[in-house]
Amino acid sequence: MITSLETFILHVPVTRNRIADSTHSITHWGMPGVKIMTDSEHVGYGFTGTHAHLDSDRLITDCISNCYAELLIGEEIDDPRKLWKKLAHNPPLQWVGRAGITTMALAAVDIPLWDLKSKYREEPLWQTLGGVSGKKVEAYNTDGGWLNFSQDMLVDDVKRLTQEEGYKSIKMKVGKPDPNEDIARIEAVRKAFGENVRIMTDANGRWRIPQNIETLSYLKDYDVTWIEEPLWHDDVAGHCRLAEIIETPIALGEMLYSFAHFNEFISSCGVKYVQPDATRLGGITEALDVCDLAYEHELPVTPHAGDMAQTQIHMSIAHQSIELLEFIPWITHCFEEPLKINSGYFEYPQMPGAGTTIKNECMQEFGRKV
Ligand code: 0YR
Ligand code: MG
Repeated sequence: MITSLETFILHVPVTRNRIADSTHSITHWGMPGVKIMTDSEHVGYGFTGTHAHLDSDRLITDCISNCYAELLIGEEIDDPRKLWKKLAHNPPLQWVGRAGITTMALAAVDIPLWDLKSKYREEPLWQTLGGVSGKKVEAYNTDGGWLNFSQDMLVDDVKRLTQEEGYKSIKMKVGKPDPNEDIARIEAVRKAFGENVRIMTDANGRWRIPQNIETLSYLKDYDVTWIEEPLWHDDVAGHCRLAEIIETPIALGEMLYSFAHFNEFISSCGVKYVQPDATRLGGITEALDVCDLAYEHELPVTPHAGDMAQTQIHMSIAHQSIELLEFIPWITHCFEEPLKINSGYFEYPQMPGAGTTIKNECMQEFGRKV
């Protein structure tokens, strides 16, 4: 039975002090989250992912402690989906927000419920979700050659990731002010590594039709697996038009904060690679619903790693639509059982729970006042 909740905010430094994509420049990854205490020895941990702005992080932890906590005290944790419905179908909260702060807070609360359920069952979450050993989940690495790094650094990073660390797939950012620079960077990676590396590209919502159509059309010449978030996040019609014009498949989902929003994109054919983020769209519970929807439409799911894959590895092992999952190493050192990647594939977590148990020393070192 749930007895109390305690929120936290961690700000963990990113690689090399600062990274940038086409729309954001950040120094820390933010983890507003919550510990859920029970009348057993088990404690559940969950968090969402932000760009570490303390004031907006506090809106999320306030939402948890002021609005969700009282709905959970006294509840049993055997059925996270039942509790998810109690939290999500909540008229006062739906009035003030059906996406954003309320759903990120919901994610941060849903994940510890799954964490607790698996801890009670003494098994890793992928088993609780029906996963079996043997399936391979590939990791692709996004932590190379951010847009604030030079083309030489990009090539060096891809070399380290593929030749030293064993990744077969990497994602690089695009959306430089000068489109020729984007093409030159993609060409440099393709030339340096030939067909041995799978390249994904990510414009983080930067581009517009028709201004950037030429750059978008070039991507096919470099055998780019997907272009992620080519247009602004809410532009369903624009993505549909684009999908008809360019050959490179479209990936998106990290900025869609509800099942309904995914349903719009999927049913209107504006997306090929579906990228739910369980830390941003209402937790494991709602992300699983999106995975099922994608499966019905025969679309591959490649989750966006707002949790740096730490929790979503469990969902990825368990769900038949997922074979590829994003990885960024920023927060891995914070967990009792850090994720491990071997020759470009995730190892299976072994500890009971959702992989979210945070080390005390990380709470101390990176914790900010809620
Ligand atoms: C930095 N992954 C992403 C980072 C990353 C963002 O803004 O949050 O680039 O989450 O788009 O696919
Ligand atoms: Mg992205």
